[in-house]
Amino acid sequence: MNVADMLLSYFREKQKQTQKEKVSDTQCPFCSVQCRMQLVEQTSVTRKTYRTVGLDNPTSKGRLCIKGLHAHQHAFHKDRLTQPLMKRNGEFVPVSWDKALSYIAEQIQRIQKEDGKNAMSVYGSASITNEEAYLMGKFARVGLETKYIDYNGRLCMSAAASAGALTFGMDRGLTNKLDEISYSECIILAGTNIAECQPTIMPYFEQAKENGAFIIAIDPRETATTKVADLHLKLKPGTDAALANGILKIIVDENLTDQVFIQKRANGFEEVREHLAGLSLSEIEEKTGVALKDIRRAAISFGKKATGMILTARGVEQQTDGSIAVRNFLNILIATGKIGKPGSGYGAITGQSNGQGAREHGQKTDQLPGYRSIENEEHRAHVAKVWGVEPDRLPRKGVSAFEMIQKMDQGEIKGLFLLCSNPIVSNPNARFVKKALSKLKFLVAVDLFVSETAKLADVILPTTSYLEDEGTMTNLEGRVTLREASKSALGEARHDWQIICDVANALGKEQYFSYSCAEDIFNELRQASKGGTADYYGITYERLRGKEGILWPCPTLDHPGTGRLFEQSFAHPDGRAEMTVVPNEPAIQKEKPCDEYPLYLTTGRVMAHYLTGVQTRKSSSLSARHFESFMEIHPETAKNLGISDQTLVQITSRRGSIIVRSRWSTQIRTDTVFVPFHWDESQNVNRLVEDKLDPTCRMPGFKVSAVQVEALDNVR
Ligand SMILES: Nc1nc2c(c(=O)[nH]1)N[C@H]1C(S)=C(S)[C@@H](COP(=O)(O)OP(=O)(O)OC[C@H]3O[C@@H](n4cnc5c(=O)[nH]c(N)nc54)[C@H](O)[C@@H]3O)O[C@H]1N2
Ligand SMILES: Nc1nc2c(c(=O)[nH]1)N[C@H]1C(S)=C(S)[C@@H](COP(=O)(O)OP(=O)(O)OC[C@H]3O[C@@H](n4cnc5c(=O)[nH]c(N)nc54)[C@H](O)[C@@H]3O)O[C@H]1N2
Ligand code: SF4
Ligand SMILES: [Mo]
Repeated sequence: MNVADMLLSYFREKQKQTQKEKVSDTQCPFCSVQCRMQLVEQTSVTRKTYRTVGLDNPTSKGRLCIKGLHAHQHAFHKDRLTQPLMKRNGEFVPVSWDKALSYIAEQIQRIQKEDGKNAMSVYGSASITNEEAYLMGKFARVGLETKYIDYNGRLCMSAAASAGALTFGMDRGLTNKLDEISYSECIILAGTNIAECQPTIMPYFEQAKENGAFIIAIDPRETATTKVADLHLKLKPGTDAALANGILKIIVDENLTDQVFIQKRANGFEEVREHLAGLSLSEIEEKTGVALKDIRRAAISFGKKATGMILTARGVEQQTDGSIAVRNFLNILIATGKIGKPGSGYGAITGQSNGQGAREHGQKTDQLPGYRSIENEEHRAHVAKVWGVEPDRLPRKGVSAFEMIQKMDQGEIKGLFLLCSNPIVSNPNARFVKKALSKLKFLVAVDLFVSETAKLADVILPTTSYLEDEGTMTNLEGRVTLREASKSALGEARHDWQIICDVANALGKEQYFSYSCAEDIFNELRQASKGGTADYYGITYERLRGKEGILWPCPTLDHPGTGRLFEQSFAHPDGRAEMTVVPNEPAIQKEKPCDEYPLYLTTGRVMAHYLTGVQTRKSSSLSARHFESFMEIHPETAKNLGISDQTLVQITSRRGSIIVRSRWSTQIRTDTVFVPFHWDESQNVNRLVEDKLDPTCRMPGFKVSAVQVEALDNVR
């Protein structure tokens, strides 16, 4: 070794000695798979670097996608809020917690004195822990005594949740563990883009394919997910209910139903059969734009296989008939007896990190913890006892998320406590939403950053990220896991659960909101959910710590949790599933293309960004993949409209217009354009989207609007 090499090796050795490595176990903050991972923090004399490594677990088995790998970038971003901010003369200024909290209490008391208790409202989220979701419900009912609470899951899981509750009597995203996908013989993927949205569970489908499964995808676009399918039904947006009628009609006509199962376990089959007899398959072909031979192939394949699963996501669900469209897919499962046994079942692929748990414990306007009903006297009494209040004191049900915004516009709701959501970017008809929120007398936003909605707030409270906050999350399988904190809070930021308690206590409600840690809250949640549909009583931090998680229901401390649902009976009082008649046409009409607005607009996601993009647009590695929005358009359609590839276009609907860049793609239908919703302001696609709601679950129809598109040079 020469002198230079010796010196180099000496310095390398020295550097190694001074480098410190800190490893912490955590869970990805983004989607519903809740991949477990380790953050490795390396500190040397000159710099600090981070890297993320997957950790083995029964759901994602150590895999991570690009978002999980870079999640820490937003958590360490310089724009993270570290102090409460109050608006003075239109500008945000940092203030102490004491000042912020006493101002908030004063404003809430003033509004409630002038306009009544229900003039305050609460808007929550499914990206928070179970403990926090539970506290949000308690905060509205006991802290503020208002009936107006709802959450962003209304825009996400409400159609599938109501369909599951109506058909099965119970709503848990997946009725089976993910492992069962790999040995199911036929899988229908309806309006779900798993390859971009839950990428780390794709191997289950790849394995199923290797094992010989027949996979059917239903989507107006070819995506990385439809590529694994043997048959792709490229339907017209918004026509899933009719398509499912076509599949079901052929199954019934070809005698592929399981009559023994139907007789023993379901109600309503005869009515469904009669309804189907009156439908015309050629009309369904025309309506859906899917060739009858393909509908037939799907029906026969699904009907003939011994096992099968149907998975739906927002493509089917974010429609003005989302709830009943999902119920039609459940009709197919029940008619063929493919539920409650190995390799057969349903899955509503949940979305946000806690898309499942946050919809079970009282954030919904008509709900109390454990999936109890706020209108049921026994349920009210149970929860009131746990909370130490009189049942009569609990408010009744209010209205859904978007309807709360309508009430802000009408002046009935005057104040809002917003936690972990960015409704101006995520709700339909965004310009209306911004106008409605601007009318509020008082808005508090709890966030990591100043989102487009937080900009309108009077006070912004800084919260902690997934690395700093501890709590339980329930993943897409219904598996409850514990995410422990790996870092201390940034600056003066506080945990969401602390902030909720701080505000309640500033209102004089200490008696009901005194907890010393997240586990205290969880122990109360266990009692509140005990005996309910979503029973968490048997789950404890001790049972979760460092383990694989437990699937609910778990009613006792020695209960192992429930992998497969509905093996013996469904959750309705008579133990039977409820089939229902589903019309081809929705009760609430969707916009149809016309001379002025000739194209369907559908919306969704790309792998690198998350929801309204507040977090992922802060990450340099993720934003580099898509630094701006785009519009996917078929080249044939583009040529007719004089739109070149990669040029700016203006898209206009009856509600507004946005400017994005064109992207030619033969993968989309010629009558449809697609725009993701991860950008705000003039790229916010929700400025275009219609705001009609599903009559059953109040889900907005995000997936169908009518638009016109023009090259920007042609826009006057
Ligand atoms: N990368 C990424 N992953 C995410 C998220 C994210 O923002 N980014 N968000 C998470 C959340 S909260 C959610 S809810 C899930 C959403 O997960 P998905 O529901 O899978 O995602 P989307 O892209 O909204 O829609 C899925 C597919 O529906 C199709 N589609 C559009 N219109 C129709 C229609 O009328 N019928 C049918 N059958 N299909 C249609 C779209 O073309 C799209 O491919 O993803 C979660 N994971
Ligand atoms: N056009 C169209 N619109 C859609 C959809 C669609 O497919 N198309 N999908 C809908 C769906 S499925 C969903 S889920 C909604 C979601 O839409 P939103 O509810 O708006 O969700 P996010 O964009 O995640 O907003 C979360 C906000 O909370 C902040 N935040 C992140 N983590 C935390 C935390 O731990 N605590 C607190 N207090 N704040 C935090 C983030 O910085 C961000 O500002 O959008 C819906 N909107
Ligand atoms: S975004 Fe979803 S799939 Fe990707 S790492 Fe995070 S939890 Fe896993
Ligand atoms: Mo979602």
